[in-house]
Amino acid sequence: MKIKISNEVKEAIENGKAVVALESTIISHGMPYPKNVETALLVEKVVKENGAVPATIAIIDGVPTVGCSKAEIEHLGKKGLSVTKTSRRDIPVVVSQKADGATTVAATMIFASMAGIKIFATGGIGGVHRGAETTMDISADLEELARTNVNVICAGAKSILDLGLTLEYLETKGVDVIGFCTDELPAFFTRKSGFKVNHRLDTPRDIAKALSAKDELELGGGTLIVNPIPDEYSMDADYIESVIQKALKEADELGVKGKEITPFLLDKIQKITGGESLESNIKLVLNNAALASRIAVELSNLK
Ligand code: PSU
Ligand code: MN
Repeated sequence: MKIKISNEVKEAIENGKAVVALESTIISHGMPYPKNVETALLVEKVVKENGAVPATIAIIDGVPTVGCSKAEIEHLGKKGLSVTKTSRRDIPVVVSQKADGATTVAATMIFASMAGIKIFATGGIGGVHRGAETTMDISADLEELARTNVNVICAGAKSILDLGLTLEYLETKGVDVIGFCTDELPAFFTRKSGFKVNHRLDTPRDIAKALSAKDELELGGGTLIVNPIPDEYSMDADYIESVIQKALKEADELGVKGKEITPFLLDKIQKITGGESLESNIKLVLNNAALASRIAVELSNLK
C-alpha cells in the first residue's frame, strides 16, 4: 500500500526542511463552502510565509495523499459533508473502495507519520465529550496522540467537550500538553478554560527542544501544543457557553450521536452566532499554522 507524497513535500522531507501537516475534515466538515477552501489555501500561505512547506492530507480516490493540490482542496471543500469523515477506523474501507476521505486529526497524524512529518497544525482536536461517563464518546484523536509520533498544534478544544476529562485522559495516556506562552488550557474561542496545562514554554525553540528530546529517548507518541486565540479575535466566554448549551440541547433532542455529533455541533454554533464564530475559528487556525511553522523551522535547525 502506497501513500502519495507531492513533489514539493517529498523534496522538503528528503532535505530535512520544515514541513507542517494540515488536516482535511476541518475543510469538509468544519466550515461551510467556500470559506473552507479559502481558509485552507490561506493556511497554506501562512505556513509558507513562516518558512515551512504545507502538506494538506486527505484520501483522494482511495489514495492517501500528503500534499493535496489546490484542485483537490477545492474538490473536498465543495463536496463538504458528503465526503467521508475519515478517522483511523475508516481508512481501510475508504482506501479499498477508492473513495475520497477527509482525514480527522487522528487519520492525518497517521499519514503524516508515514511520510515522516512531525508537526501538524489544526484548529481544535476531538476529546472527551460532555456526558462521556454515560455515552463513552471519546474521540479517537486522543488515542492517536498516545500512539503516533506527530505533534499537534491547536487552540485547545471547544467546550462542546469536557475539557477536564480530556486533560485527564491525555495524562493517563502519557501525552504532554504544552501551553505556548500560557499556563492555562485555551478553550478554542476563548483564551481561558480554568484548567492548567502540564507545561508552559514561551518560545518555539524551547518547544522544538522538548519534541527533539522525546525523539532522542524514543518515547514515541505525540504532544499537544496549545496556542490561545489572539485576544482581538476571542469571543465572550458567557456568550459562547450559552451557544454551546443550545447546540448540545438540540443534538440531544434530535438524538445525534457517534461521528455525526462533532460536525453537527460545529455547524449549529456557526449558525447561532451568525458567522462570528467562523471568523474567530479562521483566525485561530491561521495563528496555529504560523506557530507550527516556527516550531517546524526550529526543529529542522536542531537536526
Ligand atoms: N473540532 C473542531 N473543528 C473540527 C474538528 C474538531 O473544532 O474540524 C474535527 C477534527 O477533524 C477532529 C474531528 O479530528 O473533528 C474529531 O471528531 P470526533 O469528535 O468525531 O472524533
Ligand atoms: Mn466521538
